[in-house]
Amino acid sequence: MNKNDLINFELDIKNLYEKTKIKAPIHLSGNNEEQLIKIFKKIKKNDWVFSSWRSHYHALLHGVKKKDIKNQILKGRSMSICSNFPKFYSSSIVGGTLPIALGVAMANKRKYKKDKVWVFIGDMTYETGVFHETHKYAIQNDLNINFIVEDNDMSTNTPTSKIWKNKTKALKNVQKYKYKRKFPHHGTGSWILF
Ligand SMILES: Cc1ncc(C[n+]2csc(CCOP(=O)(O)OP(=O)(O)O)c2C)c(N)n1
Ligand SMILES: [Mg+2]
Repeated sequence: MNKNDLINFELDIKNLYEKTKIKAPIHLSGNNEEQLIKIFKKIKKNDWVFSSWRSHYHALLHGVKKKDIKNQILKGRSMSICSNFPKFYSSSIVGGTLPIALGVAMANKRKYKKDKVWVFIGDMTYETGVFHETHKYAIQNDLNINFIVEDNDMSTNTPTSKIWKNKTKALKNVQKYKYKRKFPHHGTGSWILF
């Protein structure tokens, strides 16, 4: 999957949504292709990847089949794309994946498994209590889990830095990258009537 493959996938979904072929919300990714391609070079096939409502790029880069992702989106499951192998789980609940990812990392430790857990969260999700509890527990128990914060400085339509005044210092096992949103929080920017 290169940058153009990712962009073209989202444009295809945008087109299908605007033609009312997808009868459920979609959250498109964009402008973060290069950052994600670099991060996914470190993610192994056997690792677990947890994502959010904006999951298409993560699923594609982790190796979930393009056709499978598209089918799930057409069935209205854009916000909850999942796969058994490669191991991929996403949820539309802010912070919803964090305790699940933590449990998987704990299970891996107990079973002496080397597979890593990667959790992609938005900059607002990063500000929530559930993130901080999850992170604290992960560090205290020396779990093999990495958090990637995708910082578009937007909490749906609210500037995160203005509202949350986030001054959190660098945390262990947390990597942050910045990007400017290409699409609105959800949908494509066009008014769709089903
Ligand atoms: C528990 C819960 N509360 C509220 C929402 C509504 N909601 C969806 S996305 C979002 C903001 C998320 O912002 P961020 O974590 O920065 O992710 P981004 O969409 O910018 O990638 C909110 C409040 C939700 N989905 N789940
Ligand atoms: Mg955000």
